[in-house]
Amino acid sequence: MKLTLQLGLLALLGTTTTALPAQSQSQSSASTSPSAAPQPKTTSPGCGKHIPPGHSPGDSYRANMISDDGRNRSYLIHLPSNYTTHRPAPVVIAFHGRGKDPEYMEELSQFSNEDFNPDAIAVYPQAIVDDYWHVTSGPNDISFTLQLITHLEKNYCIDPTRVYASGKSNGGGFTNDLACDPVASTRIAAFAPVSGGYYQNLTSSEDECDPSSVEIQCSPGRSRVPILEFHGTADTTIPYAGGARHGFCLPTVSRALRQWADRDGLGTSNKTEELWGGHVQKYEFGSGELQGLVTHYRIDGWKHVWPSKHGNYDSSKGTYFDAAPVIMKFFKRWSL
Ligand SMILES: *[C@@H]1O[C@H](CO)[C@@H](O)[C@H](O)[C@H]1NC(C)=O
Ligand SMILES: *[C@@H]1O[C@H](CO)[C@@H](O)[C@H](O)[C@H]1NC(C)=O
Ligand SMILES: *[C@@H]1O[C@H](CO)[C@@H](O)[C@H](O)[C@H]1NC(C)=O
Ligand SMILES: *[C@H]1O[C@H](CO)[C@@H](O)[C@H](O)[C@H]1NC(C)=O
Repeated sequence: MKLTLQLGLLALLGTTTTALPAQSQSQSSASTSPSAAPQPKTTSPGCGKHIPPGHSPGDSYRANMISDDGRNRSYLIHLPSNYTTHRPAPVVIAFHGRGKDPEYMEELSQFSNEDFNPDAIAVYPQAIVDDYWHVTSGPNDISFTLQLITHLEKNYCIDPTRVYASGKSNGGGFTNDLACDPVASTRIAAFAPVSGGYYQNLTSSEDECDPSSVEIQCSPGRSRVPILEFHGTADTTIPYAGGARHGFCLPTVSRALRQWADRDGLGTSNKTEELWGGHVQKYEFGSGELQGLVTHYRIDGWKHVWPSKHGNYDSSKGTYFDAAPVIMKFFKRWSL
């Protein structure tokens, strides 16, 4: 009975390109059944390569790569203290907000803190040209991100099925842009935008910004994209209720999330959990193994600030929880 179930699961895995709960994946790769379909590669060409001289596991250091457009791009990388050149590690790429830098993002996100992230390599790229992430003009940062992933795969021992993206503000909006991109959404397993700006163009049929109905442009290359979003109701930079900004239109945050749920085939109703006396509402879309494939934390009275129990670079005042461990737990559930 157990065997039949597992084979059934394998058949399912072989024909789907959607996000899978990470546990089912390891179950299938443990199987030696000759009928098993080829599994995605879980090691990278960088396995066996030495880390750059002068650096050791546990270190954070700046490194560079030349992108296809000839630009010298910089990123900060943190290796877990138990990184080895023969065990493929997951990777979390974290995008800073406008005008910020990788060191700021490392401190803000706490992805290099091993209490929160004991096993993933954390990578903090540097935006260029006014220090923000470009999608429609200037450096093509989506293309840069894809090249960065390939570069990391070549130089470090990583698991290409467990590369994740997160970011704050403009970096959160960019994380969402990666999730909406036909190619990036097939290279990155899950996405966690924080206080992101999900800017939309007005279409010819829309004459002004209506946050509750603006058309949301999004063309992911897979049918089930895992999304975890955090947003404060007192955010005055990227308001929860959306609105016109910088010549674009921001949808309401809840609508942006419902659209993700709908696009992911989960419907638009959610399971709501009241946390910390109802000051934090956790909305999970999806059911069964897919429960929470799209998850949103709405934080009462919280501003444009990365959620953290203690004060951080964004704010001297803390809130109910740290985002980093919640994000890492979410990422652990999903792989390509
Ligand atoms: C890229 O920039 C870094 C830091 O500024 C520098 O050390 C490196 O030599 C540059 N690489 C190339 C190929 O110019
Ligand atoms: C949005 O408008 C900009 C110009 O402001 C354009 O470059 C871009 O392609 C448009 N995006 C979409 C998805 O239509
Ligand atoms: C989740 O469902 C509750 C109850 O119907 C609703 O009030 C809330 O707005 C929903 N959340 C989102 C993000 O749609
Ligand atoms: C090191 O490696 C494993 C992955 O096998 C991880 O789960 C573990 O928590 C790691 N980190 C530390 C600090 O022990």
